[in-house]
Amino acid sequence: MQFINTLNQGFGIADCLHFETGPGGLPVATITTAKASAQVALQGAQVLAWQPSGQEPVLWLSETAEFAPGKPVRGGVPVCWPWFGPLADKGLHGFARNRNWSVRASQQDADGQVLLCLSLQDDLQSRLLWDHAFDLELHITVGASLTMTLTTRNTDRAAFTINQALHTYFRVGDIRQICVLGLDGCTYLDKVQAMARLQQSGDIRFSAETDRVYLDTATDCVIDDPVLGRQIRIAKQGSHSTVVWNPWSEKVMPDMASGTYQHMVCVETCNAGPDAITLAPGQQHSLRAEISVL
Ligand code: TA6
Repeated sequence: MQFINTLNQGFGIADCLHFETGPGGLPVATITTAKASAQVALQGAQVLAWQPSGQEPVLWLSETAEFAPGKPVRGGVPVCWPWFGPLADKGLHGFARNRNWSVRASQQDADGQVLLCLSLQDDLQSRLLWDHAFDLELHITVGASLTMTLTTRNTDRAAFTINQALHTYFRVGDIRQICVLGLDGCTYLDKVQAMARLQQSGDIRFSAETDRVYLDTATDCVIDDPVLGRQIRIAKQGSHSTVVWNPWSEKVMPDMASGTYQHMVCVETCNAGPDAITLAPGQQHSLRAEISVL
């Protein structure tokens, strides 16, 4: 409890940002502004919820998500870093999403948006997995849009290379009726077809498991959802790949109830696959996603 008290004394903001012990005993930040509300788990710096005023929740969070120390939570915006996908026997999507991040700063700006900065540095545990010194920051801005900027600084004496993703789960009315715009003509690697290299024709529609890494694309994507009657725009900077994923009905996951695949889609802001980032000592790179409801 002391830890939570210390966080609130140091970084709480009256009436709009406070810290509390959430499910599984994990510390979470709850953000409430005139324009939106949000919840962020300090484990993994994971945005769990974001709901603009007058809108349905924009992020999807599994109703059977497991909240436990060191375990990724199914939904919201997992931070995949410093690798994306599997890496030998070191687990999927890197270790950043399983670690406790620190609160580095918080403020409310003149427009009433709440800014929360979380950070993670290397330690003995991380070096056993990935032997580099780093400083990682996630700047989260909560308002009528949700902006997340993941900044990697190389604090080592040697260069290192990363893949990374803001692995965003979006809530949709019915996966069979939505489409994703913005990737027409792009080349993608199809993980459902042994990483076959294919070209997107038109908007993306869903009728089976879909798991694609779109390459060399810096464009905005839009999720068109006729059931919820909205469009969600994902604008990005510092990212040249986009992953689109829906597990469909066959993929059984303990933290994803049967049938709930129908109400989610991942459109992920990435540097994945061949789109890797190499940083020399002292260099930094930022990956940014801005989500808004049109
Ligand atoms: O981004 C798509 C993906 O790589 C899928 O292949 C699937 O593994 C998904 O991520 C979920 O990964 P997770 O480790 O969160 O279960």
